Amino acid sequence: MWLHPDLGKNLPLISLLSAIVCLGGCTNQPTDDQLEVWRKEAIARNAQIVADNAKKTRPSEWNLVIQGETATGKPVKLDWQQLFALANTHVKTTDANQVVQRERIFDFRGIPVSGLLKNFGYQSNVTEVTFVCYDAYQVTLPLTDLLAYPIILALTSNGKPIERDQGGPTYLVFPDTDFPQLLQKYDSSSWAFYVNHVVVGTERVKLQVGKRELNLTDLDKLPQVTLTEPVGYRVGWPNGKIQLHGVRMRDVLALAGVQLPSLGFVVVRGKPPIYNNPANPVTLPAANVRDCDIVLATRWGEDKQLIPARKGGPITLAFGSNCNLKDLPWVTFVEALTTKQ
Ligand SMILES: Nc1nc2c(c(=O)[nH]1)N[C@H]1C(S)=C(S)[C@@H](COP(=O)(O)O)O[C@H]1N2
Ligand SMILES: [Mo]
Repeated sequence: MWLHPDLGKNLPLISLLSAIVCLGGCTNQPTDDQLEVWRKEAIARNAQIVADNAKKTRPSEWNLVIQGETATGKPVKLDWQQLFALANTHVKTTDANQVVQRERIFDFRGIPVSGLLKNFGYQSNVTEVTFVCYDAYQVTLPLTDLLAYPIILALTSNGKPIERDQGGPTYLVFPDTDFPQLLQKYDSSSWAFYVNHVVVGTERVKLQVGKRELNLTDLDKLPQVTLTEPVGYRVGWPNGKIQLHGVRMRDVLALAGVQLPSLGFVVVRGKPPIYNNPANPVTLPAANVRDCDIVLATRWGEDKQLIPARKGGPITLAFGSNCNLKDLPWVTFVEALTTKQ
């Protein structure tokens, strides 16, 4: 659902191109409606980031959570002081996001992701790690590269905390200058800004609904639905219609004994902090929850694979075409539902 501003800027061009390219009847391109949704979402996100910048969350209030298929499987939240103590690695490199000073070498100091993986461990089936950012952007990297290269979560650049508009307080930095082969694999889109969560592999399904905590077995007992829709966020999914399988939100609320308020809302909380701004929560009108297919998806595709972290899993919010909710985001990493009058 996050959209890179580049796409927003190039929107007329992209619509034009897809119009031309699709004269032959292709279905693989996002529709103008879809692009419009993405554009609106991008504008809303950017406005949010600007608002948050204005508030200037101080680095000292910043947290990083390590979670997923770690040795214990229990999320661990590190505060700024703890992060600083782990930031023992210097990487001197050009910065993929410096378009003006392309050649300039910065001295980044940060936490080696390999060190986090050694400290917190990973299950033997883990092949990748997903970095989830404040603004719901996410980047997934293979475990092998994270173990092979000093890829760091940088906290300082040339001895100073990294500004928000430079990717701070926690900026995923690649040692491009020492390992130029990385330039072939990872471009600036992999340099994640304001990373809040390191998800090792994929988390287990765990959904807080009212006072109940539901797992995959609970959800699998409910009536199953399949939507075939273009996914409402971009990262991790191909364009075009995708099969998403899951359960209706109204059934989930009923299972947990949470009554749907007749005129109120369901508030959806997802992992990325931008979804959880108390001043601007993601709310779904109860009427829609009752009448259309608002789905919590846990599987996708013909073979019903579990949705991995790289696709915003294990639970993502999805709207059926019978929902008129175009301006609302499809929330990634859904963690909790509450209701509000
Ligand atoms: N948290 C976060 N990190 C991000 C992005 C983003 O939108 N959010 N954009 C990525 C992309 S696509 C690029 S090219 C660079 C620069 O993004 P910018 O042009 O929006 O500054 O940051 C990368 N890291
Ligand atoms: Mo980008």
